[in-house]
Amino acid sequence: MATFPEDRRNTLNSSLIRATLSHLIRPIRVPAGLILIAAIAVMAGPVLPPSLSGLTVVGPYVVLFVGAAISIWFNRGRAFIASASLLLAYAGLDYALGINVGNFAPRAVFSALAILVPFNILVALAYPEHGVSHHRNYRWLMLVSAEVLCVGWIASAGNSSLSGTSWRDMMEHWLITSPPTPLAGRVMFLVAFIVAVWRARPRHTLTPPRPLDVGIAAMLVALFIGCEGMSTPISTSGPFGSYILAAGGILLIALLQESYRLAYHDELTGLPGRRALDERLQGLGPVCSFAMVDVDHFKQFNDTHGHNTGDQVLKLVAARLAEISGGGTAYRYGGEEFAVVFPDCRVEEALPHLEDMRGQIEHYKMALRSEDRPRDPRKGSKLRASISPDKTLSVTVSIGVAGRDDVATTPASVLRAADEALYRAKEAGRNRVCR
Ligand code: GH3
Ligand code: MG
Ligand code: MG
Repeated sequence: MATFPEDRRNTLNSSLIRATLSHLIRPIRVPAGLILIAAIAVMAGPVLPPSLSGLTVVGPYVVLFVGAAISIWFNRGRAFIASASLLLAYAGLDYALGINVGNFAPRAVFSALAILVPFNILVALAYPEHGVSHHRNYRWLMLVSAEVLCVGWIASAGNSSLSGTSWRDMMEHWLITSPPTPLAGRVMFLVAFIVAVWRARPRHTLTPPRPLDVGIAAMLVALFIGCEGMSTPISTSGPFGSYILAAGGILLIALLQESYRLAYHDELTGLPGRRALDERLQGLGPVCSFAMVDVDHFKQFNDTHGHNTGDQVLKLVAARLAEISGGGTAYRYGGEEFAVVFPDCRVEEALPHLEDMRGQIEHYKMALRSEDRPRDPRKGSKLRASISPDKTLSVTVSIGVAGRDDVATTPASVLRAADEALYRAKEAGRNRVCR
């Protein structure tokens, strides 16, 4: 393992802390902003023009319907269950308010909403993401049909020959009575939120959490605040409607961010992909450097250790590249090739950082997950320090670098020049940096 002087290690640590903090704060900015807007709208409610107050009644239908439709289009199962459950529950509450005989039916539907919507989200989070069109989804249809029938039966207590009046007393039970959120609902929200945050946790300090995972956790928060703010008697306008609108908006924006991520990020390594690189190259100034990084003899590595091990090695190499110093940004160019862009940096300035990176990859002993690699990265570094080299694998990379100033002006020609330099590095025996 390469050794660093103390001040260099401190710089690396502080940049890692900054990157981790930014990855934690960045994804929650939009949801937090929407919840804040909802809170301001609630406070400003009495002074808002009457035409705008209708927005909190119709708005949730629009955002939740669009959210459910986009979830189907993008085949996102969890987002569909979250938006469709809330849409159904909101429509049910609106219906109960329309046929209101006393306040019982709306209260019963509201209690059901506050318990069953987080419950459905919890069930969706418990299973891996299967997409919307999955052959086992008839189970969801059965579950939701059972929920609708059950709530309809309870809510019509005393008004239909099918349901007796006993539910009227049962609804006063401390576990399910509302408003605000019934105790069973609070517990359900808490458990669903914990699981959602767990699902949204970053897999690597340098890979930000997925926007849709964060969106589902944030949507639960908005919905919970809305349920806690439910008025007596029950009403969908006012605070509840505003926060439902925020919850739907959070989910909708998360879906759009997720589609952006899928288009611009490479799924295997978590690095930005080729499309992101192409756009970055168009926006670079006259002074910049560009490096092509290629794993040496990777075909042979795959043939010896298998494709899955090859994939893990690509992830580990990508994680090292993502940490490159000198202001460089790493991209997955395709296959076992990566690109590093140094904006405002001449080749002479970029070279030491690339050389440093090459050395780090060469000396990085990879203990792989299928064998003895622990999931905790801290244990991982301890283990790497203690295991003997014959239990681990390592690879080398060849790097070709070119500067915009000393070769040509167009991004395509810098790319070609870096590729030619990479070819020279391979020809000269690999595991080196050439310009
Ligand atoms: P060189 O040192 O000349 O670069 O040799 P090489 O074997 O790395 O070169 P070559 O381009 O012939 O082989 C690249 C190999 O990378 C071929 C393919 O099996 C492997 N590869 C490309 N993409 C992936 C991937 O996503 N996962 C895995 N496991 N292997 C990949
Ligand atoms: Mg190659
Ligand atoms: Mg290669």
